[in-house]
Amino acid sequence: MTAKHPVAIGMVGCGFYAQNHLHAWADLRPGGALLSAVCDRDPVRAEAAGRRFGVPHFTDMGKMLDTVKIDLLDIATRMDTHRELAATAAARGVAAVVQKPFAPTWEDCVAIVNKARKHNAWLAVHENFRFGSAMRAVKKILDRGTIGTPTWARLSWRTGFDVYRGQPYLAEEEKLVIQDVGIHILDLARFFLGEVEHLSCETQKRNPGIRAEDTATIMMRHCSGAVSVVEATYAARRHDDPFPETMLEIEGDGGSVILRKGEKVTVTTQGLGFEDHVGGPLLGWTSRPWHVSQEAVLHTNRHMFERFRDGLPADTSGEDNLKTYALVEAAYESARTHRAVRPVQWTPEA
Ligand code: NAD
Ligand code: 89V
Repeated sequence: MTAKHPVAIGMVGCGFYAQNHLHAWADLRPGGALLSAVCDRDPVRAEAAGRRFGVPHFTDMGKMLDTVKIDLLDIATRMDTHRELAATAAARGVAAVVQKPFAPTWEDCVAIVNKARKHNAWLAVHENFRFGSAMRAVKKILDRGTIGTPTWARLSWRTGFDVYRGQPYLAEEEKLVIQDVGIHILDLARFFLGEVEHLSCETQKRNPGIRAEDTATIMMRHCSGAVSVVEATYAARRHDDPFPETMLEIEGDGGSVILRKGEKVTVTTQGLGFEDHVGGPLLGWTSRPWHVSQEAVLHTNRHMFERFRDGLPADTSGEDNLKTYALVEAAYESARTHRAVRPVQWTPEA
């Protein structure tokens, strides 16, 4: 058995959410994922991350790449910088994982993928909801055929949690709930029920203090014939707020899977119901309620590291994430026109 070679990781962006990436890389170090440098254009954040995780810090990604040997860049800046940073990485032949949203527009996303293909650079999107323990458990139940063929699903992400405190920029976005969190739930719908033939979407802006839509209700017909309802809101007012968990109801011709708050699952098969807890453990650096999201980061980073190391594409490769992003675009078009929309299909450049 040949020893697997270590991979030098470079972190770009050391802001709010990147702290979870950094802790996850620290946990993965014994396995060969070697955080080797950090970069943030804010020198205070760069220095703090470098000091905390014991690696050199930079304020310019190019300078970091000129100075430290990096095999895989983990880009956790916001989407307006993803195209430029991913293009720089590809042109240098450096692999990159880009946080969601891939980019502000479909055209930007396609340009990033085409640039990586041109330079034969490994490219993935850090779309972590599908990597969370509860979602992996539900996927295993479906893949085992426990409920037969999935025919209907409701994927619900409804919260009143103050997301704007940690991510104040969300209040100013011109496109909000579908682009920021709907993108996760649409990816889950693909993950569980496969590709989408067409969808319809209605949006609402229920919070007068923000710029864009904070509520979306999307109905999708999948190519399998299944129908799903994807819901997302930051404007819920509920006592038992499940933030940041996704609630699931998936029905098949042989049963159902229901995922409720607290990562509790009820599986019904052959007329019998079984209950279980399918969440992951609290890690040394995680804290409620973000722990569900944070453990998903650890699993996502491990997936990216192992797939890159082994020369394999990530499940959420750049090309795969275009299929999720196409659903985001279709949802906004449907909300504008109040008509059903078929998602755009990306074809590789000749
Ligand atoms: P943030 O603004 O707190 O952090 C971004 C950091 O990137 C800042 O410190 C900024 O200085 C730095 N930066 C910007 N341009 C740079 C450049 N060219 N080079 C180096 N550093 C640069 O933002 P955030 O809330 O941490 O969000 C970052 C990304 O993570 C967003 O795309 C967001 O959607 C995503 N996010 C994902 C999840 C999830 O995966 N579940 C959760 C929250 C946020
Ligand atoms: O998970 C995310 O992408 C964050 C959210 C506020 C939805 O938790 O932006």
